[in-house]
Amino acid sequence: MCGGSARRWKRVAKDSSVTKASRAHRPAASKRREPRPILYSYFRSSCSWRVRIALALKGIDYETVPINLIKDGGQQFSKDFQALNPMKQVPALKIDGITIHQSLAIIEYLEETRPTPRLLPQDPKKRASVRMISDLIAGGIQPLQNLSVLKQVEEKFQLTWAQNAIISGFNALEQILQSTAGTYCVGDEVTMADLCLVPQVANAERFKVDCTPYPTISSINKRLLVLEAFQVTHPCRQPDTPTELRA
Ligand SMILES: N[C@@H](CCC(=O)N[C@@H](CS)C(=O)NCC(=O)O)C(=O)O
Repeated sequence: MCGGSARRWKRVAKDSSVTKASRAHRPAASKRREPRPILYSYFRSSCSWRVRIALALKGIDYETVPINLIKDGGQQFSKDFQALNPMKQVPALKIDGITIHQSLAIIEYLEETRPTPRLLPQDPKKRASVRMISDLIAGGIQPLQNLSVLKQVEEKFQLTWAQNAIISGFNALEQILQSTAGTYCVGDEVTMADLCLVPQVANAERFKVDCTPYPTISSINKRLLVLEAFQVTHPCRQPDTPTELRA
């Protein structure tokens, strides 16, 4: 059944606004007509959103293959998708002849191969702060409230479980940001840490976490959300966003 659903995956052309944004900074690879990277993504997946923002910021033209994490028992469990990512999770990115999973590894690869604009600061101390915040979110918050973990928790406790994971992480993050933040998470440049922050705040909102105790997180999130790369990659504007959730 899941294998069947995989066969129905559709390659979806990227949102026209992303295409427009990409044209301005299209890298040499695209000009040489190399195959467009393919992003296996789910509109609501915060980890996929991190990568979508990186691709948009760096002006990388790509195709989306939606993997519905709910439909057909979860298309991430299909044989075809498991062959791509044995962890059965999105995102996965096919690029330059390889397939990469783990959002931070993908972002770091993009950074190393397409360095402009920079998502990791030049200064090693700031770079460490960016990685620290990214790991805090990607390793210390998101996995605890991920679908596969919530499925192990009795349904009536799932919301509180997710809220507790986010609150505990945000308590730490709010304190850390007070010493690292400028306009954004680390100084005044958009970095990988910001790519992790915005999708995690969206998860917090989805799980009805009260964000008033987190003024630094909230104000950085607000400043980032107005940037084009964050807007065009927003879950409400993806090729697989259901009609009722589109905005
Ligand atoms: N560490 C991975 C985590 C990926 C992950 O948790 N992806 C979620 C969506 S955000 C997923 O595919 N969940 C499917 C499931 O739990 O069955 C990354 O950063 O890419």
